[in-house]
Amino acid sequence: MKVAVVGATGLVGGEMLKVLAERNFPVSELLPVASEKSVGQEIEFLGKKYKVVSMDDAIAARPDVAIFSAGGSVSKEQAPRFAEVGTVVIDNSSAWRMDPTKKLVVPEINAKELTPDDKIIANPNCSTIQMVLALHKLHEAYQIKRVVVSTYQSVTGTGKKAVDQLMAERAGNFDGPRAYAHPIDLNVLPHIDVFEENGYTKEEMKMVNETKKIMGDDSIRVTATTVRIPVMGGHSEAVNVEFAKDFDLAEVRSLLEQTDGVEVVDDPANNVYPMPKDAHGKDAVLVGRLRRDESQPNTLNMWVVADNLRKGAATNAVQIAEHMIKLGLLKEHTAEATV
Ligand code: 2RA
Repeated sequence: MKVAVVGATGLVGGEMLKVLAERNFPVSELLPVASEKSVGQEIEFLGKKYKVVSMDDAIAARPDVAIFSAGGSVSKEQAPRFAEVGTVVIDNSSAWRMDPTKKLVVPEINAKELTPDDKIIANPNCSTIQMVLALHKLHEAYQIKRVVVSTYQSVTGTGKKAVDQLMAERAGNFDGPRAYAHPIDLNVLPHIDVFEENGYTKEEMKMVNETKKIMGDDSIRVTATTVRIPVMGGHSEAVNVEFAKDFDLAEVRSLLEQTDGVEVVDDPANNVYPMPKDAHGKDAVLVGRLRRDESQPNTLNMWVVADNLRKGAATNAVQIAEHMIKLGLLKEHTAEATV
């Protein structure tokens, strides 16, 4: 299959290439795409060198699938141009997520909604993906009424510039361009993405709105506080969930153990619980610290950790493409045949 990776030189783009290779995605031709200043630069994929191409050259080559991680404004402008030549676009930005004509997909939850009409498919926000994956089977069993979530998010979610800021601050020689308004090393920023009029950040509202759309249930109430911490391996979340029905803690554990993509890591007596350093480089969403909220009925507390660049971005996007192949919605020469 002819595969374009748009934003191939970024942190998520690099992870996408890694995931495509690891999962033996059927790549017959790779088109790494990046901004004009990176065109001509070489990247390596499965031991071969590929030259970064421009957006226009990639569209002219009519890839079967284009996996985008190049930011919202690039996606808004360029994804429809790929779709017009018949390319299936899987987009990791927020540009299409809440568009009612576009699907927002976590394959383990709602891949079945995909149809041949879906040409631009949205990949959810990283912090949402890991939370809904831990929640969806519990919702089926006990019906979620309300979720209160606080996140502890890795600097890798911001991109290379933020990783550089953290590392330079740590080395005591930071004088480069800032990714954040404040120092990040030895600090915590209750600020991810821009502030909206209601006082919440865009990241917080993504968790509220995307959760309802992916779970297909507008009645789920969600409130979020999203926080950046000086960590690299993945995002962590303290999730408090109130259900309509009462639950048995052993059954909750067993439902989570049966959830595809989830790994229960929960043996506090032996200091075993999910941590970003253990989630790093893995696709699984790690769930632990399972306990009743003793302050009110039918309420559970849990701690959810995942590598935000893997299941939170690249792996989920590649899994969407894999599901589309399985459902017969993505085939070799899909683009050529459409034009
Ligand atoms: C972050 N959610 O961690 C973003 C990345 N998509 O900032």
